[in-house]
Amino acid sequence: MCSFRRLVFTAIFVALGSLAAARPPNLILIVSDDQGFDLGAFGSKQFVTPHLDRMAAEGVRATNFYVTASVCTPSRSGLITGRYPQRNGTYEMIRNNMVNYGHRYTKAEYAISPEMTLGLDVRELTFGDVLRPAGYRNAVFGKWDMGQARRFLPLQRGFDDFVGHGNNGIDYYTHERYGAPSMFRGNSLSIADQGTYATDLFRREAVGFIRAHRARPFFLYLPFNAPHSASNLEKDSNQVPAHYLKKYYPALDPARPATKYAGMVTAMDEAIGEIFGTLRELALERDTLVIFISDNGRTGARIDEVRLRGGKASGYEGGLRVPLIAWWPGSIPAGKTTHEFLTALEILPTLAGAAGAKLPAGVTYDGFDMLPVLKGTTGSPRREMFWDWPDGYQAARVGNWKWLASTPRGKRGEVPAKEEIFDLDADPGETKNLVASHAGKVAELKAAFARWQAEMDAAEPRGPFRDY
Ligand SMILES: [Ca+2]
Repeated sequence: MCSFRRLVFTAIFVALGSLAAARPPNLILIVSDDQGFDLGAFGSKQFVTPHLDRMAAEGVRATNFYVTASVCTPSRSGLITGRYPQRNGTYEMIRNNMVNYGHRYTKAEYAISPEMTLGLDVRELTFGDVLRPAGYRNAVFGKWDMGQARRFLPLQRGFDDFVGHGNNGIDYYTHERYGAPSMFRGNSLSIADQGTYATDLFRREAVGFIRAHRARPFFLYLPFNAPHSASNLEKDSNQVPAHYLKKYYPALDPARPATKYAGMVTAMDEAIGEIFGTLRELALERDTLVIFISDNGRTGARIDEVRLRGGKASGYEGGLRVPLIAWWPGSIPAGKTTHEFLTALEILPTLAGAAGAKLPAGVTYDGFDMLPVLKGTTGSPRREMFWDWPDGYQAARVGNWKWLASTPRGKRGEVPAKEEIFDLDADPGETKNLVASHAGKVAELKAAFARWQAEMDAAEPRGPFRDY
């Protein structure tokens, strides 16, 4: 080959190489519902989760990762906006609570009920809004949970495609919530997929989306409603196709609700496996960052060793601390574990950082790009984190210390809070309350909480609950 042609070929290869390097990655954020640490990759012996386990073996696990609340809606509002729920104003559940007392809403009542009229403040920007200007095609398949009036639905909140429910939970087969049709396709309720198990529906939509948009950067937000129990009027509302129960037989009685719960975890894991299979088939592995978290701690099912105290809805570590797995072959190391202090507030800046998207000016974000931490090149700059769930607890973590003031549900202001402080380094299971011997530490963390609370109170009133 003459030197001129060699030069041209070299130039072309260099150009192609820099094009490949310049391509922003696809982003996939998978969220499970109420799973906590119920997966093999974080030490469970009984849950069958081979695909999440493989994801961890090929990526990084984070063991000190926290969500912004131990219940669904405020945990997700923090995730989606990158801002404390107390700053974005969605810091409580959006629920029609009368179902708890056996009330069945009529169609007319339901239309003007909280679940139909409340949602994430429309002035808030979602991670879809942030990524779109960087050229991303954005989709949500699953549990949006940020309201179901049209103005709150994903297509008005930075997303191009949506199949899922805007409320907190549904029946896995009828897709109804306590009898009210709840599955949207785009902006419209749809019964076209009624009868399809919800996990299978979201799996089908996610795989179709990846195939359709393989040639461009995309953001797939995949918040499964699994393994959250179904929101119907049956007493045992864990729903799963029977063949998933066989994976647990004969070790577990298939009639037990806990076994069905485990089957729901495995059904979701299989769906996640198909996502990874599709990425491999399309040779997108090195161009795709996948992050997996649970939205809050585990629910009541108990088939395995409990390693952390408390679960969903509690202020203990078992409610607030959840698994994170990050996977991006060639960019994130394989088979590593980080014990750095990280939270869901980091997710939006991390997605934006990977995409090369600018964070909007004039918006206060509460987290940072954690990709260097996941890569192992730096430590986490996070020193503190705060939680305030009106129905249960106030809490602060500063360094390795955690302060917690809990009240029985619905009793804040009526009964004194139970005050505790723990040294999480020495006592991750929160078994030794050190309030009596560490008065100075208690005062220090309460002062930090008060400073944070004052900052939240001074923020612009937003959301369905702030006093605007
Ligand atoms: Ca949840």
